[in-house]
Amino acid sequence: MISLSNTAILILTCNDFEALDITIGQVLATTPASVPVYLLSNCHGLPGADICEDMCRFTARQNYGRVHWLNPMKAQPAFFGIQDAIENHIDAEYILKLDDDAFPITPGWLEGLIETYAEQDPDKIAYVSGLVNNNPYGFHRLTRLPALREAYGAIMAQSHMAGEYVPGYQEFRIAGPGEADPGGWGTVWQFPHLARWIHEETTLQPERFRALTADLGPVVFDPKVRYSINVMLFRRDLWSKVATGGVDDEEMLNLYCDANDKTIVIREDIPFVHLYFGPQKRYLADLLPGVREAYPSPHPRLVADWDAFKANWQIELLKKMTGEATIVALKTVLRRLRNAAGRIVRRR
Ligand SMILES: [Mn+2]
Repeated sequence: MISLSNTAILILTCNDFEALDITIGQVLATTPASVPVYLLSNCHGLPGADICEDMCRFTARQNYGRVHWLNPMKAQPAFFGIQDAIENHIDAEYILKLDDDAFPITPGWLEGLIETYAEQDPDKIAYVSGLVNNNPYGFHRLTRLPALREAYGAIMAQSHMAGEYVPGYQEFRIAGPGEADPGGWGTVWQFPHLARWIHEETTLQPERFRALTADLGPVVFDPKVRYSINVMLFRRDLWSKVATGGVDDEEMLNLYCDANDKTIVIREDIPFVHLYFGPQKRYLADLLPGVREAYPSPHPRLVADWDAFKANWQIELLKKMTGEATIVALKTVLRRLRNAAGRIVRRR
């Protein structure tokens, strides 16, 4: 039987250090210290991944026994990093997987997801999730609420394209005026300005987000529809079951749940923030100071001035790139000199 004592939290980290800083703070502040937290570094070598690795190391050392850092020194698709973590490092029978830019806002969220998982038929349930604001389903659900419906209708007053054409898997879809497509590459995924709007309405007002969702409850999600897996609670053997040789964990989960008629349950009264999908990020960077203010850390912040930090980081990156470019240029010159010398020797 699932409980707090056989569940672990796994945070998938990449190179988004500003998001990770907030997520780690929120997770540690809202979960019992007895629940192990695994930080998986999964993007070694990408710009910024070293800063995330620093954060993971600091957090694991400051919270030894509770926080564990998994550092395979690889950049790999999430599916494989998680697979390795489950097979070789995590003992717990149940795993709560969280993306580095997705975080809970209410204490008791983990207990709530566990409670709902426990109520499901163990042979049918695939995973339990919460209401994630910037996620096609969560966004769709929030825009159906009386408090937001009208405002959304005013900013999305026309029909629009959502979905993606992936032969044999996904199609483009049209959503009507005032509607929000809840599936893969759904409405909010498509439009960063809508993500900004929902962040202003929920993320930046945690009390309001709580109040908006407080009266909702668990709902069953259609397994035919692709669900954005920013937050998911599952039994460890699910991961090996969905492996079909692909690399996209979300697609494989979707296909597995659909083909095997597995149940996905969303606790709509347990709110989560998802900061951004990849294509949204550049348009939403300005939101971060407000997000940090809305979710203050009980501990001294690792970085006091993010603008200064990032300005210095850009200089470090530039030096590294210039250094690498100089080495490549020198190697080219040397090779040409060697070839030229070879031609002179042969001519003699
Ligand atoms: Mn994201």
